[in-house]
Amino acid sequence: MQIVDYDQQVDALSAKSYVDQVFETVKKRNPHEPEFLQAVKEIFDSLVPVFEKHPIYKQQGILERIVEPDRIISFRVPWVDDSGKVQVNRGFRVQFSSAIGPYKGGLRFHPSVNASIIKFLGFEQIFKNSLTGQPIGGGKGGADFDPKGKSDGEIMRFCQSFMTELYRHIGPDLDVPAGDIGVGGREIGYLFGMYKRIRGSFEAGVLTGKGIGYGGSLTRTEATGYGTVYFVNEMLEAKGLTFENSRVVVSGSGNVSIYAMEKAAQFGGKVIACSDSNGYIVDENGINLETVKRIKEVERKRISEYVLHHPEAQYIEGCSGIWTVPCDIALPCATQNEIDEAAAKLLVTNGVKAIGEGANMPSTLEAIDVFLENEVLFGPGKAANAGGVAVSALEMAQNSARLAWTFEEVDQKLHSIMTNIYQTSMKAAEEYGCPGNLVVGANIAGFLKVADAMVAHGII
Ligand code: NDP
Ligand code: 2IT
Repeated sequence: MQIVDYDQQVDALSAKSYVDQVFETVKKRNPHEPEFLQAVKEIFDSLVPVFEKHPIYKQQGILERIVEPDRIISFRVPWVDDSGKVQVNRGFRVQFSSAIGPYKGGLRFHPSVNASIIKFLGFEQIFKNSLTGQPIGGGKGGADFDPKGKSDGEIMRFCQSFMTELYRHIGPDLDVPAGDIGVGGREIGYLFGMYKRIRGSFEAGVLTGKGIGYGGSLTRTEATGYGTVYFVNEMLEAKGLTFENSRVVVSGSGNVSIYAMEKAAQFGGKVIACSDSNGYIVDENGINLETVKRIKEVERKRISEYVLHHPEAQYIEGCSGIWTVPCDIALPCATQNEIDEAAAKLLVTNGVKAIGEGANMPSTLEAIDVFLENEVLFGPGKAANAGGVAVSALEMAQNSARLAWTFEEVDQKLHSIMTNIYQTSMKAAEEYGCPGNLVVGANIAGFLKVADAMVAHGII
């Protein structure tokens, strides 16, 4: 049986006005969710050529259905701080799409977390996960909890309380959370411990990003940052360029940023600036990564401490100023909307050649337009940062098979997944009339697989 008949007649309503019409409904239904609407707008605009070519997706209501999460769970997270005071945070899990596999996506602990942010992240995750070529659906979660300045005991009690509610919604074949901003190996450990205790069984595949000693995968810590650089390297090579002797600026100094800096330096780039939410450092000798790792991963201190160890470096207050530093390659690896139109223009004026989004949606829609109009190589987050979730899916595979691959094996698989995402996105961009445009290519390639699965499953 032919499930998708691509020869269906084109409807009277043009693809563009149909997509716009659905977007208007989304706007009405989610009026106070700017980040979610921004993510939806970018994807919808990219999909117009798909609806022109395949009216079946309109007939099947794919757009109307894909933009409405399967379910949104919101819950109270009470915990007791070190002074004995009761604190209450709000927890979320958005289970967006299980069309091609169990819900999969990270947990973010940050005071800015709200429904809009979790929904934008969950929506992006559907297409990113599809692009990896692995069988994983889209989801995201988190809490408006601020881990900064909290003791280990407070972090543990918060994670335990969070899992006391979350556990009933997740499972190795149902929904598999992992880390994101504010959630790393320490938090995953506490979350896993509580899940194991409540369930009374060792279900390794329920979370990814676990410690290596209890079911974690080698290379997961490095995966997102390394993957972003592998992806950017593909973009550069296609134009006869390399990282060799380039000036690289990487925002953030967390998990993604640190390993993007490490791989960029291994590829011969000179990483000269990185940041945290307070400010940024510039070290024209090249950032010393051992110092950054010690400050951020071990001591959990501010990036300003760097200049105490390297007096020749400069610390400048205010994180957005990092984009004033002239560079060849910019890797935004901190948070959403960190590059606005003005920052994008400045980067272009200063001669930037390539942007690789390690973070999720770090460039505003206006900033993306500036990069594309000026022919800057642009790797959008859902393609460029897919290495993290890709290795998470490899962690799930190892858990199911009850074995553990070496660092080199996982790194090799990561590298070929990133190459494949680049090629698939370039091919889709070409096929749908936007050659070289990786925003359109990644959105379309990610969408098609999910849409075909939705058609196959009927109207659900
Ligand atoms: P971390 O918590 O490890 O690090 C986040 C970094 O970004 C910190 O340096 C932090 O500074 C900075 N930052 C966070 N929020 C803001 C803000 N509002 N303004 C300025 N700087 C900020 O998180 P990750 O490295 O894991 O995540 C970074 C980005 O990458 C996020 O967009 C995330 O969604 C995305 N991502 C992460 C993946 C992963 O595997 N971890 C996979 C794919 C994407 P400070 O310490 O001062 O808060
Ligand atoms: O945004 C992301 O892709 C992540 N935070 C990683 C998700 C995962 O499940 O590893």
